[in-house]
Amino acid sequence: RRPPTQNIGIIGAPLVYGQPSIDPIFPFSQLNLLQPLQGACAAPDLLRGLRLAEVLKSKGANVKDYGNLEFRAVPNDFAVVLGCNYARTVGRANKQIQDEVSNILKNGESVLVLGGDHSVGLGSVSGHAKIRQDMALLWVDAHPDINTPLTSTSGNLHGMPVSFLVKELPHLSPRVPGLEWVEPCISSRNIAYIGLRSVDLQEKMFLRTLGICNFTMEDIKELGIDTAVTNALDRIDPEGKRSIHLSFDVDALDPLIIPATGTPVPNGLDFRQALTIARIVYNTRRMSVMDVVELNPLLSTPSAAIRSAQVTVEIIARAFTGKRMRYPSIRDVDI
Ligand code: HAR
Ligand code: MN
Ligand code: MN
Ligand code: MN
Repeated sequence: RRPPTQNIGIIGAPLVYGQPSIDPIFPFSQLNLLQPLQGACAAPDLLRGLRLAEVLKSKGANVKDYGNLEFRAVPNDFAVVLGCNYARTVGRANKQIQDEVSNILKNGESVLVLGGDHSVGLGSVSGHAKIRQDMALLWVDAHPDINTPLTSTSGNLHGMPVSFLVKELPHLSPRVPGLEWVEPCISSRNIAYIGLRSVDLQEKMFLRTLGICNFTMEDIKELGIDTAVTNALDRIDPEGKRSIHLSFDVDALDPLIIPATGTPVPNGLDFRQALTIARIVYNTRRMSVMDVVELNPLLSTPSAAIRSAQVTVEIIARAFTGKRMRYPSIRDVDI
């Protein structure tokens, strides 16, 4: 049976304050030479330039592009407050993202959120949970992004969104000015990770004590990607009824494939494995929101950035339509 035509609403969320390039404590330090970290805000328009919407339409989807959300930096928000950098700016932007995501879902469309850094997960996941309380979260990433403001060593909010969203953790976090509105909206039982290979000590402890389902690169090497993703979905959505949120950090892929990202980690997913994740999620027919984050075109050569973005477009198309690009088939090579 053919699935109904997919209605997709695209929003650009070019937020970069979750991984700011200005070191808030030492504003004159070397870190500030890493200006290109800001480049993640260029990702949504690069993906559009590669005809993302047209590709989705050509595979049968109805697409509405809501454009980029406009974020304003909250004045004097540079200081580290309770272990968080730019919490008020990140908080305000994520409130906008939350509203937009829930409004588009209410329209009966599924949502594609183009980051920006992964702090956009705060607004995106909570906006999804507002409309569909029974949701499940598949977090594809090299990092679990579950630091609390107290355990984070960087203070960067892109490494913390999950800790604010998990119902079992908030008592360990201080109430951070600018983020008070974020309500924990998902149980640790309904979260799974795919692709982990850079996990901080405290994060490891959270994953263990909460029993959060995770398939590291090591696990994937052993089990194969199909089994890993299928088992993950079984765990977080045992009855196969939940609305699925795919939060896809492009640094899950190997840096040889996606070099254009802020915190690359070796030994990542290959392109086929990423497409397989997208295909299995598509096959549930229940993916309502996908985030695509941490693509930073300014952190590689222009041609590598375009290649990174092209790979990203193909993964998005696979996740929303189940279809993939047409390549010459290896079966056509008959020797
Ligand atoms: N764990 C580190 C931190 O908390 C690294 C943050 C992760 N970077 C990301 N998110 N790209 O997935 O700062
Ligand atoms: Mn991430
Ligand atoms: Mn990451
Ligand atoms: Mn494990």
